[in-house]
Amino acid sequence: MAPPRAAFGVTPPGGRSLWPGGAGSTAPLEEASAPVASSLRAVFISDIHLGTPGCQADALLDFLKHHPSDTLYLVGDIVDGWQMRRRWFWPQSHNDVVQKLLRRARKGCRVVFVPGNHDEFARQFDGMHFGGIEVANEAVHTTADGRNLWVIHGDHFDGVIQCAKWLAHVGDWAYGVTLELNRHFNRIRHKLGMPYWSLSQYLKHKVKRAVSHVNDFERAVAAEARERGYHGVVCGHIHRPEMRTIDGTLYANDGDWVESLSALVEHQDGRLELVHWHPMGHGGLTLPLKEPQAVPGVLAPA
Ligand SMILES: [Mn+2]
Repeated sequence: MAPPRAAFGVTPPGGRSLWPGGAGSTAPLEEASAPVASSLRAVFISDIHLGTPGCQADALLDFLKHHPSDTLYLVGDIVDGWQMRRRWFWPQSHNDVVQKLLRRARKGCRVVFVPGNHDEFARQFDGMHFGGIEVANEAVHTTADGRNLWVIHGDHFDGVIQCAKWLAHVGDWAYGVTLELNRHFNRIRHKLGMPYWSLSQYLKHKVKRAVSHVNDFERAVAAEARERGYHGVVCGHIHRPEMRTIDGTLYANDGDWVESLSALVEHQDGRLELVHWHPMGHGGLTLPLKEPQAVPGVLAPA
């Protein structure tokens, strides 16, 4: 049973969507003196990748401050265990995020942690509670208007993205090496009088394939949710925020806090909205604005 498209307001990438009170907000403006925003029914965030330099912890802290909720779902890849095994990186702001999440749980927000592949060490704690945070390998969220949403990280669907898993592991390193190799390769080709072999065309071809793989992933996740009898699915993993209906099943991807800086929120009336965080209007934060990446999770770690 598909909810009508109009039931969820999608904020376009690049559009300002600070909530409440930002331009593009669909919520009525609160009085300027109102100290605390009214609570959202649920907030879904994933792919924070704490423990990596790419994690935009300050942006996330600002987002969390402005988006209180009754329930908070942490939809996997919150802490990057893969990276931390390689190199210890843990600045104060990453600590602040953990403290903020624990404090939120203490203050009565229901916090559900659905581990991802980068924090798969937590999967063994399925069903347990830590500091008020529930660990669940998968969850079901029922919206105010009665839709049952399957909440998963999504990495189990990597099979539909051929090679994505090893590519994710090799990540930036392989990309850098590819560029370097191409430079030497073309110098030799030049010496032999051979034409330049275009890396950009090669990558463009890769990008096209990557886009079709993202589509395969989205369709596979939605199909499985439908198979299991859910109205829709909320996931992360591929760092590509999206909300659309696929063959009658809602597919919602809350994005990430490395590049797209996005979250999925449920308003008190059950309306779902994809929120793209922007630093505008928040004094002091001067992070560069980034468009959602065209090729998430294939050339960069997912
Ligand atoms: Mn992941």
